[in-house]
Amino acid sequence: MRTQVGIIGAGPAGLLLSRLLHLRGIDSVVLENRSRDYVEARIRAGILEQHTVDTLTDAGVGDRLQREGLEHRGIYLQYPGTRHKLDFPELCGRTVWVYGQTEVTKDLIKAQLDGGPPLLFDVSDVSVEDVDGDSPRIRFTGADGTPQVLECDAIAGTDGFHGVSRPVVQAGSGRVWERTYPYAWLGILADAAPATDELIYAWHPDGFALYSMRSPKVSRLYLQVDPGEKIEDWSDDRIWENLATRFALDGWEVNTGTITEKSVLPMRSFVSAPLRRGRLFLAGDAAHIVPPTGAKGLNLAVADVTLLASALVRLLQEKQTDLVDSYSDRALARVWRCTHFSWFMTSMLHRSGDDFDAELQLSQLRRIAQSEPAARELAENYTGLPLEY
Ligand code: RFL
Ligand code: PHB
Repeated sequence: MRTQVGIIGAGPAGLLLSRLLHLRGIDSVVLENRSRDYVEARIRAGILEQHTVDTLTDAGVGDRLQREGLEHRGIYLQYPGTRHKLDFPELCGRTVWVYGQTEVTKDLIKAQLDGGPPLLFDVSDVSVEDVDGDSPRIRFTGADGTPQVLECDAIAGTDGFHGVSRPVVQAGSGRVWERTYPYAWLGILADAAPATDELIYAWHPDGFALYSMRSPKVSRLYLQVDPGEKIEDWSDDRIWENLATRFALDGWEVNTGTITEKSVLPMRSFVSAPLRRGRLFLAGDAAHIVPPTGAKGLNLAVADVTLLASALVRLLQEKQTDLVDSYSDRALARVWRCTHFSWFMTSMLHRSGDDFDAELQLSQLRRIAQSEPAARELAENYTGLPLEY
């Protein structure tokens, strides 16, 4: 088999890259080691920046997003006694959208299977070779157990945090930066109408809580818990009680309902550089992880592949190397900005440390509530900075 761009991983990064290349006349093959059902059911992000919405729409996969996505004009920051709304259009002229990553993935897979480039699920033993030359290749075992070789002009490593691509880039030369946080999130999905018009990010002495949603009938809620916490120890009643305590506000209540999904998620910041070795390029979670408090992971993946698609088109159609040569630096500038913002939101809102730390956090929250420039800084970062940051 031969293609121009071999893409490892059918998460949002790999699928969107394949789509963007296809629209500009470059062919690709996407290899995914999980099943279609598994990939489509993986519950993750929920917030899309305007830039992400525009990119998906321009790529012809925004119809359902335009119909079913919920435009959000702000967020609430809560701390005891106060629930303060940040009005995004007023502060920075932009908004964000609630539309689940599961839905983005389903829309991209549908477009791909409907006349798009090949997308192979259930492959195994994926490895890359000769990335330092002009004709790298990917070896893998197909779903039917047959060993295969895919000859490529370039390879995109969009295989997430646990993929095979990053170690190959790092073996060339590179470095990583990492921070693990001393807390985790317990996330639930519930058949309950959201009791709030906007997401609520709540600081509470017992720990952070986030009120999000997926639709007018489905709520997505998170609680800060210890990283070693066992999900079995969290009965539905215990979860609802903790949510009621942490979101408590006079005259207002969390809407409860049947919990349909429960999981504990670790919190980590991670950046790997460079994003390139020869003809192998990293994008999305394969290269960086942010804690979810800033809602940036999926948006960063989309920004990476938007830059990478243009760079690969220029390399393969115009035979110019300028954009692939600058890809890593340009993408990393934005990655570090989002890494800082995600760290900032995480550090401001989660309980850890002592009472001194708590007073600093509360002081920062009050500052954002009282100062327009402080609120604008948050709003600009949350709604998304320009692609070439
Ligand atoms: P993915 O989605 O992990 O996709 C990688 C794909 O590669 C496959 N794969 C392989 N395929 C072939 N061969 C191999 N050897 C392979 N190894 C792995 C995997 O099966 C998978 O299909 O990475 P991608 O595409 O870079 O996308 C990144 C996003 O998924 C991630 O950043 C976001 O989900 C992060 N995130 C959020 N981002 C936001 O922008 N807004 C949010 O509100 C938000 N909330 C979240 C989040 C992530 C969360 N979790 C679970 C980590 C909330 C949560 C709870
Ligand atoms: C979500 O809806 O899953 C979500 C929303 C905002 C975040 C993180 C996750 O900051």
